[in-house]
Amino acid sequence: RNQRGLTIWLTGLSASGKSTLAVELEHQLLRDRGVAAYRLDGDNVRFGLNKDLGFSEADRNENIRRIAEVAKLFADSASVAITSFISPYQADRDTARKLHEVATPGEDSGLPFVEVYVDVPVDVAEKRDPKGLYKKAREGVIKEFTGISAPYEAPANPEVHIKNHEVPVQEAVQQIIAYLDKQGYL
Ligand code: GGZ
Repeated sequence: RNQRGLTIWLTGLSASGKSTLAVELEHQLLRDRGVAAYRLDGDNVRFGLNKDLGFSEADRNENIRRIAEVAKLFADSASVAITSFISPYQADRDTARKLHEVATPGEDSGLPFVEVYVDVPVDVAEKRDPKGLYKKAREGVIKEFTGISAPYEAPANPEVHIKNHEVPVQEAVQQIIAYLDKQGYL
């Protein structure tokens, strides 16, 4: 296999199912393909490296910038980096992509960046509301909540578009793996 890795960038609303998908994708890559994969998510990034950041637009920009840099390091080490963050701004995702794809002098080539839109309508995410955050957002207890009082810019050109309220998790993961296979990334 390609000696270098790649980044799989999941984007979508809170409660869209990004983390569940990321866990299952990591599992399948490791178990079925013997590919080293590593997940970056709120639990291991927002409580450590990015614990100084909140949810203002500027803080989200910086959150995504740092995550993109870390994902690139994993990808550069031949791992498959799987990120699961809302990453609501197209410009931030485009910057993350460019950071990977544009080869810097002295490197052979850029690294693949696979943008995966984990799409569920906001009313479906709001009905799920596993942590009660949408309710708090509606009550104004949480400010600038994505989909309610802060924007989510849907990807214009994602490599993979998953209608995650319509397919079971195994099938969603299959859609991603099928894309990776088609591109010869695995
Ligand atoms: C959106 C928020 C907010 C606000 C706290 N807006 O469902 P969760 O809980 O576990 O996932 C959400 C997570 C979003 O963090 P990200 O680092 O992915 O966001 S971003 O990419 O936009 O920087 C949610 C919780 O944090 N959360 N406040 N105001 N989500």
